[in-house]
Amino acid sequence: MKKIALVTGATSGIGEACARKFAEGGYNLIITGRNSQKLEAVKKDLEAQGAEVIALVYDVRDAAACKAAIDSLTGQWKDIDVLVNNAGLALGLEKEYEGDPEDWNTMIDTNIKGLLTMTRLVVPHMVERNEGHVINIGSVAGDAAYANGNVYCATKAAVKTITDGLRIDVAESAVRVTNIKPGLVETNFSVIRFHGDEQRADNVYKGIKPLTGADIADVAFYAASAPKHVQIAEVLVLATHQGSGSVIVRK
Ligand code: NDP
Ligand code: 8X3
Repeated sequence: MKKIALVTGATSGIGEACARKFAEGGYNLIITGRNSQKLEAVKKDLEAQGAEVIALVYDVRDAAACKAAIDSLTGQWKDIDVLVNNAGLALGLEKEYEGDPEDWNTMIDTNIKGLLTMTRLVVPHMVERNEGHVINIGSVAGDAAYANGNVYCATKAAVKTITDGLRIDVAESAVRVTNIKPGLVETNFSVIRFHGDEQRADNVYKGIKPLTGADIADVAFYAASAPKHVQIAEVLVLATHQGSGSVIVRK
């Protein structure tokens, strides 16, 4: 029987690339996101790759909807082997004392609370089965704050701590826990961050070859494919001309 990976935020970018990579690697997929049309399109593509796919449309900020989605799984689909907690976003790039509290709430509710909700729903059955792998998509932004990144950086620092905490708490079991911390990845991320300003978003990737979602998916799949006694705890993945979250050499 094929293994099962659940990827949150599979309608775009890193999540979509992870879903494709795991399908290519022989997994069946549970994919989630809010954009039902895009999710359906990804589902069709994955099915064409030979995977069986369940698409669940919900917002990770809605704890009741998360629970209903997981409760809707039956039979073998309950036995999730890999949970990729990817759904997340940045909103705004402003000084902390000038930021929009609504943007802060959305980031905190999605990047921290949504990830925690999914973890709380999925991990107990992994521990019960003594098998499973949680892959959280953190960020280089969680290692150190950069100018105007304040709250987004804080959410990714929280992802690091929450991931470390989970790793400690499941250490008695064979469940593995990984934090992947990407640097600059060209996805829809910056368009969302700048509230739809595509030109400003394009400038983020000017003069440097950024990472792609597929680059990060390769790392996630590698971590999931390592021998059972090997736990890839944390991986920082930067673009080659990126020295840190705030040092980017553009040519
Ligand atoms: P995209 O904007 O391309 O994708 C974000 C995904 O998250 C979409 O599928 C979106 O789906 C989903 N999502 C956002 N909010 C919610 C929500 N409330 N409920 C459910 N799904 C949601 O960006 P990326 O692929 O770049 O981002 C993926 C993750 O990678 C994020 O956690 C981000 O912080 C992290 N990251 C990104 C980096 C980058 O440079 N791009 C670098 C480091 C980390 P939908 O809109 O359908 O709900
Ligand atoms: C997303 C990458 O560099 O904008 O986490 O923080 S960055």
